Amino acid sequence: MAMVSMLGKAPTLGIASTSSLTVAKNLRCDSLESLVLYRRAFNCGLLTQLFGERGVRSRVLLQKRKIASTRIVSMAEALDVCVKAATGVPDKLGDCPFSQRVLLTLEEKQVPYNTKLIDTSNKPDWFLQISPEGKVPVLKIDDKWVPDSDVITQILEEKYPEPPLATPPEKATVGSKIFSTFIPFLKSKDPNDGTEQALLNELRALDEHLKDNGPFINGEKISAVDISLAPKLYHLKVALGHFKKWSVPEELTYVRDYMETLFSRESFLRTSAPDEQYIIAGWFPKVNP
Ligand SMILES: N[C@@H](CCC(=O)N[C@@H](CS)C(=O)NCC(=O)O)C(=O)O
Repeated sequence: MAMVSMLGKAPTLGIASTSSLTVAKNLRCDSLESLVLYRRAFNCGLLTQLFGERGVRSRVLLQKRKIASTRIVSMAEALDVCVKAATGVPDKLGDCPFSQRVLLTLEEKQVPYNTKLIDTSNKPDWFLQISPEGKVPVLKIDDKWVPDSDVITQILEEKYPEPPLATPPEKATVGSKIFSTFIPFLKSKDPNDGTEQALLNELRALDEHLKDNGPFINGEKISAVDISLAPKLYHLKVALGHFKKWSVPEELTYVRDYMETLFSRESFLRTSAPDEQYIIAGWFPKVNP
């Protein structure tokens, strides 16, 4: 643990000094705190310098196992979070992008949590008591149930400031119209009603932004705006691919790379619906009313 504390205090992790290299080499992933520090060293490229790509891969595998065991150990302090269950499959994680946004935030901040899957077509009474509007996600924090992903992620940022995920205000609305333009296009039966064009305009604007600022919306590190957008872009990819055989145009290379980066991130894989069919099933009644 002494090594871990030293790494935490190293002022210039991005520029690997001899002492910080020694510290990272000896770093053990044996507590939630050390995992956060390990992740920080990983993110700034220090571990790749030390161990090479293959070495890092095996260390990340080790890290995942440690995270899993840490979760079991710290179950008592885990936060309860209600999220949507899959349509027709109440014991599987479902397709709610707002629920995934909260889970992604918890994952990125490495806050332990227990998910409670809610069948939104058959809401239990206890759930309606804690969420009078009947919506997920709802997170229990300081003995109070808090609804709405905007409010929840804000509280998580304040309570768990590491790693910081806040997006600067001037970038916080990038991509914010993608979901609201995707839905009319998905539902549209008229190829000339302008809904595809409206979505393309938003995707092009995102592509331009990523070209100048990427790989994430705020640069090198993932932030709240990416975490909010990632599940929505996943819905876009899966639902438009299925119902319209449509995909993001190849010339929007920055958006396509961005989506791949987000969807292959460990936190995303842990928190997305385990089967694309659950996302398709969620959209089916809206596409075929
Ligand atoms: N603004 C809310 C939206 C939450 C929301 O719309 N959740 C949907 C699932 S994706 C829901 O709970 N629907 C159930 C219902 O309305 O009965 C947030 O950001 O958390």
